[in-house]
Amino acid sequence: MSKQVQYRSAYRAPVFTIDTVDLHLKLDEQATEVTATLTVRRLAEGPLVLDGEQLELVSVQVNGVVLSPADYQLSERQLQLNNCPDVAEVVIVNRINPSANSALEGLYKSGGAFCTQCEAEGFRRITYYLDRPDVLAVFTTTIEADARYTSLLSNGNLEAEGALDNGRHFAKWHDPHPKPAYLFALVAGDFDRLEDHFTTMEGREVLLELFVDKGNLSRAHYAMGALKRAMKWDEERFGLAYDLDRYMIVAVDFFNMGAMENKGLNIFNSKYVLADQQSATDWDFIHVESVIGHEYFHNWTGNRITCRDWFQLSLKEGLTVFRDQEFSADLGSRAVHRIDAIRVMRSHQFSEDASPMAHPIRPDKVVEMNNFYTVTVYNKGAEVIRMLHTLLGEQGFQAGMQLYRQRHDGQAVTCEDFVVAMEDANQRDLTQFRRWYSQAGTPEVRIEEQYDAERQVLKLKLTQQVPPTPEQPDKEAMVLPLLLSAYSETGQPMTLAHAAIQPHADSGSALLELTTSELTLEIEGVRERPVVAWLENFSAPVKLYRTTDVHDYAVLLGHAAQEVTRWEAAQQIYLSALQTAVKTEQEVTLPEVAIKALRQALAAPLDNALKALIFTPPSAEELAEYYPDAIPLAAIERAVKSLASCLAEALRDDFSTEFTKLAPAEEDLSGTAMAARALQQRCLYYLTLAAPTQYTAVLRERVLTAQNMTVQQHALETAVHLEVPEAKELLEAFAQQWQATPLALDKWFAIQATSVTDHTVAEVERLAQHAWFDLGYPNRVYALVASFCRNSLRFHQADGAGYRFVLTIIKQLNTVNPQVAARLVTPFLQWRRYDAKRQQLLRDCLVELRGIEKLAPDLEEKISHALDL
Ligand code: B3K
Ligand code: ZN
Repeated sequence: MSKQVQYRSAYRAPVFTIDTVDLHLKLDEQATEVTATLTVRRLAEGPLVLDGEQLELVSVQVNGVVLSPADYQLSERQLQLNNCPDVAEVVIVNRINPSANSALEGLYKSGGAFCTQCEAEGFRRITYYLDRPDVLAVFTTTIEADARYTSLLSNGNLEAEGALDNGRHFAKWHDPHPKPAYLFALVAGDFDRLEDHFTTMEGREVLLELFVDKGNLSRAHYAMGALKRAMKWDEERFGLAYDLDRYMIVAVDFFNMGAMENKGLNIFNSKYVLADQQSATDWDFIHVESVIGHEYFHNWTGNRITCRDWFQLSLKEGLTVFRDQEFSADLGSRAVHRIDAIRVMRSHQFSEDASPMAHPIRPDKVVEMNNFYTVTVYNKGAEVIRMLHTLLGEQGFQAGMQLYRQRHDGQAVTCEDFVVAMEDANQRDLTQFRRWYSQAGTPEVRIEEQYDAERQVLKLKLTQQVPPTPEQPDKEAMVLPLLLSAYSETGQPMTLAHAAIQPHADSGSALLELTTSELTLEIEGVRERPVVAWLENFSAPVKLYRTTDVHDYAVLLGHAAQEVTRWEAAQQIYLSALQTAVKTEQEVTLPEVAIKALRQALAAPLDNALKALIFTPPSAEELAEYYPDAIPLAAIERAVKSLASCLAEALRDDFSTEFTKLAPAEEDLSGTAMAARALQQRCLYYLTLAAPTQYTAVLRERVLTAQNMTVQQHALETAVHLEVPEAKELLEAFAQQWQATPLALDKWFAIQATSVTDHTVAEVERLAQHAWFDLGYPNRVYALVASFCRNSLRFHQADGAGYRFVLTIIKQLNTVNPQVAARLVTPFLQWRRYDAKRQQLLRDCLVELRGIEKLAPDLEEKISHALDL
């Protein structure tokens, strides 16, 4: 039976709620027995309909009476009791097979441990339940298992533990906070344990525990430090403190996503916990801190105040991403983190907005909820929260947060409730702003500037338009907060005096709110032609089109007060050179003024991490977003490569000077050292491009002797991507060194999958046959196959070999792990954006997939959107 479409508009409050749940699990690899005692209470007329999938029902009792099969209706996805009293105790016994669970949803085995993943709708694979986020119950959980599973963990506080007969033991947990089933968690395994403590601002002593696979303890310390930093930061910036006596994090290898915020018992992909200097890159450390923060911040935004239904997912995800971004920004370089977020939006979210799966941050219809944990819901959702923050200021925003908490603590609410709290706390009408929740698509903003020197008037014409997206042909104007600054041609700050342009205290820029489809302004008293930096800090998630001379961008690159604006100026210089090269099918040339400004930026006293980003031009994927109709792949490939060579040639001596000057110690993990490494690597990349024979020895030495993964990984990647003759030998050496460390070995797979050479596809096919490749291990599948899918130049190789490779993998994953399969199908969905031959090839793949037996709903939903069914 295929899954039904669910509509947001069809939301109905539940017929019954559940006040308490007493779960008893007898863990067994193949046949775990679950007994669930539910206190149910009627809220409206109708039967009690419990969700349940892939369960073997043993018995049902209501108020002590065993039901016979005639008393209930059992289907593939539901258990219906027609005559349930208004208040009743329902006891259900069922069995599940954790070892056979390769979808990693519900209760499954990860290596030697039992663990769970319940969001969004995984709890129904553990027992029959009202598996929806607006049913909040108090959970008591008893876990019984063989004594070799030394740690038996669940949410809340440990109430009892002890030995049982037959070499088994038990633990009983109680979570006093009512919660939806998606936040339930259970873990049983034999781990190494790291302990620490935190005292909250309210004086609560919290025990912090981190559980990792045996032998990995030394790689867990950084994550523990990050957890304490997150707890402190949330108290200081948001006034939010932890609310239980115990906070546990368990790292597991087999996990579909990054991590999960289960109440008091987070379960993490080990990728976001385990990190030491030898095996993790600087970016890995930064991501560990950000994901640890993200899951911790969910304790308030997600757990204490949760979602009424899954269409409201961005209520917790957009807000929590915003919070984790602010955490990283407050602790590290604000500009560097912001640029990272901007790049995610431009390369991934814009492309989702342009695809058949485009959806608003609050979707209107869903078949498989797992398909909606998207860059739109998460990252565009965070941009929407950021715009509110820009419009209301930090103070107003925090006032809104406080009101939201006062009103809704302990409830399951909607995005609308959040917006109303922001409105009420600030006495501000956000009616039009709400369109960000309902309209999909990336708004396009066009700006024309005309300076009249004689009258000293600057004329501005701004227009906005949101392109049509599936089921939304007509769009209305959005509220677009545009941050901007103006400079003279010599880089002196200028003020544009106009009632519509207000100073913006938090950022130091000025704020223009564009709320209509068209706006014209005449600004008087402008003594000279201003160079305007528009959309500073990417203050709205839009595509901006304007014709600006390279000289103006050179001014901004050299003088803008804000670091993000300097980076953006460099990006615009690159973008315009790339677009010209694509159009003319010529090599990229950078005008002298651009080279000069870039050279000065490299030598300027700027943060080294920022400089590294200034010398990272837009990727092929980002460039592709500027070609809405047919993406000129071959021309893009040529242009991107040619820009890199052009920079390498023009700034060779400058890169060499910087490269020699920077000497971060390998064991130094400070922000300054990380920044120095980032810039040094960029230089090394360009230097190798310009003079491969000269720099191969440097790469070789780094791969073979570095004691720091950032250095080692980058050197290997450069050697492989630039095809130096020793690349094979270095790959071999790296593999030898790291074969027993899965997370490091993932890097080895990813480096090969992202290279753009004539033999990339053949290599990737060979790697999929390698003994180290495992379809059941999502991190490895992402490292090889998802990395390859993002390698648009090789995925879309003209002969279709890239498509066929990924198709074969997806077919196998359809039964092994549909969630992972559905992620990999994404690049096929955009088939309409390529030339006729590729369109045919991509479409054939989708049609072939649609025809396979027992197609998972995850894939079916995406494919039918793409084929317009
Ligand atoms: N809330 C989880 C994601 C669950 C994904 C379910 N397929 C992680 C997070 O966003 O924090
Ligand atoms: Zn989240």
